[in-house]
Amino acid sequence: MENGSCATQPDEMKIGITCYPTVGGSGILATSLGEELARRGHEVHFISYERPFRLPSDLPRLHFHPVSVNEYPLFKYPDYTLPLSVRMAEVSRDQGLDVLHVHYAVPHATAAILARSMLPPDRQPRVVTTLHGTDTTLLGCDPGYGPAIHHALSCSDAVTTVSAFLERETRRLLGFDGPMDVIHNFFEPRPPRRPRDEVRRELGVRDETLLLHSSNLRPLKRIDLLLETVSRLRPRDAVKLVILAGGSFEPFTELMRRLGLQDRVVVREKVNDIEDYLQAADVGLFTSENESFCLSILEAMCFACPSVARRVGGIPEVVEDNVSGVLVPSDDPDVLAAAVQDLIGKPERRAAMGRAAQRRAREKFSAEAIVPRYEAVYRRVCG
Ligand code: GMT
Repeated sequence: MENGSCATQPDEMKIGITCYPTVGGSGILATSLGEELARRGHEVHFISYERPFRLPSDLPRLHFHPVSVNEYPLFKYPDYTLPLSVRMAEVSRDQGLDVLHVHYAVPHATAAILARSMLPPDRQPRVVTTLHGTDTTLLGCDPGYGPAIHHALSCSDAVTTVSAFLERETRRLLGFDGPMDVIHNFFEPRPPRRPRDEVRRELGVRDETLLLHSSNLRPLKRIDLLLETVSRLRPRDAVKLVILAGGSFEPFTELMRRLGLQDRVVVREKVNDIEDYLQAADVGLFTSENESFCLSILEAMCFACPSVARRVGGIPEVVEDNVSGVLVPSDDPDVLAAAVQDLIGKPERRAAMGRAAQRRAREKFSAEAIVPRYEAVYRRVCG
């Protein structure tokens, strides 16, 4: 651990949080964490290029500090790391931050380490870095990023990962052998804004089973496999799939048409009130080739919606196979479809699984279970 001091060490701390503010699991988690910390009496300062989209504007002790990035024609590639680090240093100094908690290593951890070293030793915040997934599994393997990520982790006062799987991968891929805390994600659903029936009507769903998929549609999410799987379900008109898309669905429209799924798939892009759709769904379907956790599965579990997912990455830490969901050790659409078909055909099994999923979400992955673990890390690094 490097020099520095935690100005305040009472129960309430001053915490800076940096995350990606747009739709995406790491940003959603960081935003909820900030909100929960503020509710528990801490002062929380978000530092990012945009206000996180789910950040409430009316909660006391919750602040947002924008980072402005100028575009200089001199630079071929715009730089965010330096203006971010300068803003982090300013906010740390002006607000007397105890901790800078950065979500997703690139470039946030590097910026935090730089920000800390810009301040005099007695004004330096502790740096906590939370790894979310592709910062290790994708960028960690890139020789242009790996050494910088490793350096930022080594200089952090604490490193956390969102699953035991990701901790193992961080050791394996980055060769990082420092301490890491595994702190699973949590989700605190907001009350839906519209009744379930109204949302199902909006989606054109009557008696059909409503499948739900929610992701940023990156190649790793295997949207092709998702559509192939749905195309094998019978009878076709007994199911509909709603996709809550954090990216453009356009690249998949041709495949959707080819599979004859135009009237079976409804896409909603950049949805803010996800709870409306989560409560309306019957079964989640997730075909990613890798996930360190898969927050989307947890979001569905909170609404007693069990998921069928591939048995990859940290997903088995979230879902117990055949108890709170179904895990499929295959990327064969026929095998995935058989698992979905089974749940469609057995509503009682599905309901029991939904209840188990909701119970597990409350017991293991609620704010009450998880936020104190982050508070303990903050206290430890300030201790
Ligand atoms: O999966 C993505 O493309 C988004 C990414 C992110 O940074 O928002 O998600 C990662 O973090 C989430 C929150 O911790 C996890 O639930 C996702 O599993 C993880 N994605 C991957 O590991 C691919």
